[in-house]
Amino acid sequence: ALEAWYMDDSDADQRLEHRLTPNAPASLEALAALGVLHFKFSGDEEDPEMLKLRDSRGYSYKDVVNIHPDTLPDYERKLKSFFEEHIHTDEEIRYVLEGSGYFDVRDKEERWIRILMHKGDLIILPAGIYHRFTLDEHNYIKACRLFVGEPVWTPYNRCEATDVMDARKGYVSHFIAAD
Ligand code: KMT
Ligand code: NI
Repeated sequence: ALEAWYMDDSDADQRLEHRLTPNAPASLEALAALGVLHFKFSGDEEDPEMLKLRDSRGYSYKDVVNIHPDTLPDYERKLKSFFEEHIHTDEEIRYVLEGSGYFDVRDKEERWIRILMHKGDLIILPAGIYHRFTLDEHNYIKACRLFVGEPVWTPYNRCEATDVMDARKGYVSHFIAAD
């Protein structure tokens, strides 16, 4: 089952769970209402069910990232940048092969929802959603990055200018303003 929860606002280590007390789970439905889609596969790179999803959504590009202090050049700086709240102009799709980590997404009330990702979890974040990523205390994740066509990974860190980007306005009109 999906493990996601609303976060506390303590500024302790980003790698900790940051659950509220008592824990406040976020459901798959709550995430879907924000445009965040979660799927569970085997964690095999060639899992036939995952390949079906890939093909049905037109994900023609794939690479593998390995995030660990010993394997990722410029590890500390990159981890910091993953954890800066940002948006992209396209979907962010990640499929976990090994290890674990957290994707945090903003809900409609600007609360953070933390999504625990393990082997086999695939997440699709829509273009324009404010989000961030961190490793957990195990300090290791290996994941596929998927994309439609030539990949664009540029993060736009949150500021007044990102609120008026087309990708953000499109996201808001679709998932925030609609209800
Ligand atoms: C990103 O764009 O935030 C990343 O690639 C983070 C690691 S993928 C699990
Ligand atoms: Ni991102």
